[in-house]
Amino acid sequence: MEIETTPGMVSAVYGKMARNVAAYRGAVRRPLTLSEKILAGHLAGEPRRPMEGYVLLRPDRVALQDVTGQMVMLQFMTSGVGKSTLPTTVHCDHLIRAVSGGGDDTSASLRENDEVFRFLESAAARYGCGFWRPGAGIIHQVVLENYAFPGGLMIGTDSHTPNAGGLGMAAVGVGGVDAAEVMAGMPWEVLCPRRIGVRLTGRMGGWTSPKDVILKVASMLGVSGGTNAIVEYFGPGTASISCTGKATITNMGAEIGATCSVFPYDSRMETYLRGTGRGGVADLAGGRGAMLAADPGVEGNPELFFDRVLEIDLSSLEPHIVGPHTPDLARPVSRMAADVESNGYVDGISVALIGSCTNSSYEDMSRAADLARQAAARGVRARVPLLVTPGSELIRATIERDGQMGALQGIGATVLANACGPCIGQWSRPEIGKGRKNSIVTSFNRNFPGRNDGRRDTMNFIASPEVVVALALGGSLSFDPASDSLVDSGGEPFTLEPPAAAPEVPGGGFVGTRDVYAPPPDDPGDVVIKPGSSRLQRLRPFPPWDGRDVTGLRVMVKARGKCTTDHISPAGAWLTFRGHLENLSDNLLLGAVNAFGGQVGRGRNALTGGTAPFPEIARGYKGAGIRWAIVGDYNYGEGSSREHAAMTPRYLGCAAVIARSFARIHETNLKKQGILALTFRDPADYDRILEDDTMDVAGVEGMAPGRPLAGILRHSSGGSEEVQLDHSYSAAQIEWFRAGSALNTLRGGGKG
Ligand code: MIC
Ligand code: SF4
Repeated sequence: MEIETTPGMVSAVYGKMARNVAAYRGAVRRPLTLSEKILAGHLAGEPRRPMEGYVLLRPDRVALQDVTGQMVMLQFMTSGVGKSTLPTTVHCDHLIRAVSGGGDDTSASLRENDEVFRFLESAAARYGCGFWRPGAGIIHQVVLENYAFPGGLMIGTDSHTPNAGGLGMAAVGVGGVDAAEVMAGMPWEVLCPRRIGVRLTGRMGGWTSPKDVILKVASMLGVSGGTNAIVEYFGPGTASISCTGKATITNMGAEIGATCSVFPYDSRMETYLRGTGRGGVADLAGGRGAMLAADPGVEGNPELFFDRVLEIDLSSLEPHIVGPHTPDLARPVSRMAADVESNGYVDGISVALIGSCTNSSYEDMSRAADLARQAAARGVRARVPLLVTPGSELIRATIERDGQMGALQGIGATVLANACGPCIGQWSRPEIGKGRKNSIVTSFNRNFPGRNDGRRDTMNFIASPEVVVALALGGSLSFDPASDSLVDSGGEPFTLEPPAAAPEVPGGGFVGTRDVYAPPPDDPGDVVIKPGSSRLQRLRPFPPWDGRDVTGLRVMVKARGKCTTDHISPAGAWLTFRGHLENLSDNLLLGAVNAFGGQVGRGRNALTGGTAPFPEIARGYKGAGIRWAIVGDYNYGEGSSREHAAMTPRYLGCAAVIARSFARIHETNLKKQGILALTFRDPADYDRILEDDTMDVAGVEGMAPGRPLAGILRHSSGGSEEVQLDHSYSAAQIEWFRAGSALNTLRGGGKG
């Protein structure tokens, strides 16, 4: 099968899309938004009525990365299907550490992860997928540079898959089993998203950059404000943003929980497509301009077509900085000094980091380099370590040739591997003592506690690459580059000029890359799993439901406050075990704050009466045949797509997760792995759950879409009370629960 996004393939997609959109417009009789066109254009069935509830879609592509991709392949292996039925690529990026810098880190990681990369390469070959080697770059950059196309639909096992929305693609982060199912030929099911429209007017200037658009949106909507919604940008301001700038914005739609974000097709996308050697796709998209944007009637009356409309005037948008610990805690850079003072943040910056899948475009690096050159001309270097993560080898090689890298190195920057590294806890910083409070600034997308370096005492703030470089020059969070001055080597004060507008693609073209990609061979061998491996373990099916109501559950943890997938299944060193469920389960909930007693990662073991780490308690319960539950707060499971955060609790005997609300991908992952994902009808009932409670979930036998269940809490004092529990299961999803997991239904009824 053709892995590339060829003009022939795009033309076929557009043909179907045009027919479907016409039929759908006939069915709903009103103008359509772009996101509706893309979804209707990819419906598995006929577009005869308005899309609502769960819809079945046919994506055009699948993208997998190395740490979630292992489970995808392990699950796909059990499906019995010989080859992926649609273009699929695997990208090795997350497993590469940031210790000493670029090439050395990549070689070290090749040695350390040899068996995992061999497994992935052999599985990619065996199942007909393209394989991007370690060093090629981060999944989302490589996809944007090679595969994304306007109007397409893609799923990827990574929550920042929506990065491809910068090229007008609806690209959605999903759990691994969704990907395995779609690769096996099943349609992809998603809750038909709400529509949020963001109207952009004006044009950015000065220190403001695309990053500030999404930081602003995050501050307006909050970390769960985009849940089950597509964010669609429209209005005259959209064309003032480069394609890669748009990708920064859609990438971080993940931070507000959005299903994905899209921009209409425009000349900036055309420039990028042509600049990356895809003129044929640009020609096709250009011929379909009307289909690749909202209908004309939408822009004049957006309130009629979107559930919510936000307005942002780019001309008056200030540069922002968000954090610590959550991406929606925003303020303009000009107010940061006051915030540092009133919150007692550590003002001195310990390290500044730019790049990652979010912000390492040619434009980003050029603007960052502009500041570096200004500083160097005055004999000034960065006052704190500055680390640069290029998003791909294409970018790395090009900025090396064109001098941006040299300019950054000239003020002291270290260039890391083209990989996730410090963004996902693969960052070694022995110089920072354990427990030392410190502040870092990054141009990444996530800043959950413990995220970058595994330390909860690191406070991480996020801003655009240009602001991060300016802060590195100033050395402190309270430095405002627009008004504060630096001192040059002659002792003279000077202020930085805002970075000049930069080209979105290099005038001299991108530098070609070599040896980074392996297409699937004609005669693949077997999938290689090293015997006795501690990193890869074949999966055994989870047992089917026993047909009875779920009774006597122990409440193992009541998570308080933010409980992201990084809290449930931490990354960093644990990435080692992403292909080995048994070993990975030892990290279960280690980052969760227990509402009972406030400890992190620990709770009371009902069997012993003592406190212990959650994995130990869960293993004890499992051994004793006791099923247990997790109680969660708002937006439980925010963040990553990693289905491990659902598989490890399932493996250790968790029967239900009951939360005040869920993040979309995690809720689906729980359902898919056979755990009951339930929400309190009244969020205040969260407070009724006590530490020594046992709990029954009544109504499971007769579970049906839309019919609530009841939670019977039995308090150790003898009393009991009932709380109403809601769920969002469709009839088909209830079958996943009955079979023990979605994979069991794929295989046929839990027989493995
Ligand atoms: C992330 O940014 O959190 C990750 C690491 O890319 C994850 C994927 C994973 O946990 O493997 C994501 O965003 O889905
Ligand atoms: Fe990698 Fe970070 Fe991007 Fe996730 S957010 S894909 S860890 S660079």
